[in-house]
Amino acid sequence: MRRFASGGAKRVVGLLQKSLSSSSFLASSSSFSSSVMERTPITVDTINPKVIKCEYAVRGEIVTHAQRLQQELKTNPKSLPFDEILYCNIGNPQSLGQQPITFFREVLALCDHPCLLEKDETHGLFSSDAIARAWQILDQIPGRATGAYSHSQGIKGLRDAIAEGIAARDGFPCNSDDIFLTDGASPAVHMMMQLLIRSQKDGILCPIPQYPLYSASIALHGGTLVPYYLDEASGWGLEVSELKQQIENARSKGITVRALVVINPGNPTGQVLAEQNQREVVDFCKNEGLVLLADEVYQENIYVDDKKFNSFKKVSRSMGYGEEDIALVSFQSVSKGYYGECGKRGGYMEVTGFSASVREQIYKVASVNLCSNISGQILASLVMNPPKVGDESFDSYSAEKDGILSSLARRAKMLEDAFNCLEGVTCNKAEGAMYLFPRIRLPQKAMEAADAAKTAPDAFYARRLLEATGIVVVPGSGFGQVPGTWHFRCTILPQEDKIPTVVSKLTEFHKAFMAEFRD
Ligand code: DCS
Repeated sequence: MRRFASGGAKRVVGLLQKSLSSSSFLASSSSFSSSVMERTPITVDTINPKVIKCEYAVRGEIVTHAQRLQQELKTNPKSLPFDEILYCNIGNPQSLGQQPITFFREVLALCDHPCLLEKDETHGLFSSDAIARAWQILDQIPGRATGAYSHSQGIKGLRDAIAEGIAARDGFPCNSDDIFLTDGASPAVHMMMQLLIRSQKDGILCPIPQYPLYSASIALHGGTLVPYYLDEASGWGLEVSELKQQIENARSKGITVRALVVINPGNPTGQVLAEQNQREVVDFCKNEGLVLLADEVYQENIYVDDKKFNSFKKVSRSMGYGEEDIALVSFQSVSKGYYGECGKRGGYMEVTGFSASVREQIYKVASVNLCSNISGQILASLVMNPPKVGDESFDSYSAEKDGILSSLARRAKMLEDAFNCLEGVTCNKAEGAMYLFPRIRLPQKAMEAADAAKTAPDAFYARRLLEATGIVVVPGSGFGQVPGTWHFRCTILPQEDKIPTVVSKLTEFHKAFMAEFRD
């Protein structure tokens, strides 16, 4: 056993004393025995209240009800007025039949089972560039083993590939040391909230409506969500005047606003920000000293010709701002885009504009989780560095990608048009992302019925829709909305041949609902 020299031993004892005196260690055996004697039972009243406060409607009450109905359909298929549950509540493309990109899966399969690379048949079954890529990736993985832990920030060679992809996308350099690979974007968002929120006095500016990961994560970390409202009338526009008003309002209540969340393209709202608007946002963050948390997971999901994705990093660098001017975190995920590999849990955050000592702390937190899963890491490198012109897979890869994205664009349009034909419903265009967020104006009698059922009007509508058609949507209240307005979120993900059925079921239900509750 290695022995410490006496100076080293003293240092270790000092360190131990320091950590023992901190709150995470019990101070003495007597306090231990008294706390055991108190025996606080574990109930919802005694667990961490932050857990109780946290809500996540994308998998909330309506979805639980849908799962019950699905079970009922299994045991008694004729008991309900529909024969299947259609999950339009969650952006989970492959669960509704979207096929994975062949090249990505070939590389993953070869990396996970490298002895395939030694077999002759493999060359007939897999494309040559998938084989080459798998070799290249395996060479970057210590021990060539996808079953081994990696560096806590992610495998260096994969981060290099991602950094190259980002640089090619933006036209500005990217350093692979700025990349932290994560199990999807969600843990990355949690990590940043954990870093930024010290107490309830710390606020995070979030869009309303927002994707409830943000409200949930802020609640879990004990901070305050400072809302800024997107303007539905201008296609969910982001007004800097609104940001200014809300930050002043929060400050007047003693809140220290630390960061601004922007989801671009938007979830649940589907808008794609114009570059000029992004510039204003960057200037706002720079002037107010806010970290810009840019959720860019839908960067490949753009369906209109007049809009294009610009990363906030590209926009801020093109304004001449460097690391010293603005702290910026960009989140990306393998769950979205045309790849939709939600279950593989891959993603990354690109962290720029923080000091080396803060970065070390981020690294430390990442290291507590050891590393993100390796298949997710490999996929993140593939989505940021897909086949190029001249590669054997390029044509089939491009056809698969274009097929998925053009179909999503058509589905978005068909559903948008259908919603806009319904009495009392208006629906902004989905310029990007995977959702429509129609506004519903309900008759007074429906509002009263919701009240009697002790539920929000949009939740009442969503429940009735589910019970009549099997279609699962998420009530707008799960995302936040201007008080007194009601919405629901519906994904554009059912397969294209199913959309006409979805439209006719929705239309029929809506007509019957309005007839039942007409004032
Ligand atoms: N950010 C946004 C804007 C999202 O929409 C999602 C997932 C995430 C981050 C996190 O995804 P991953 O952890 O899988 O990378 N979207 C959810 C949604 O609204 N429906 O499905 C999941």
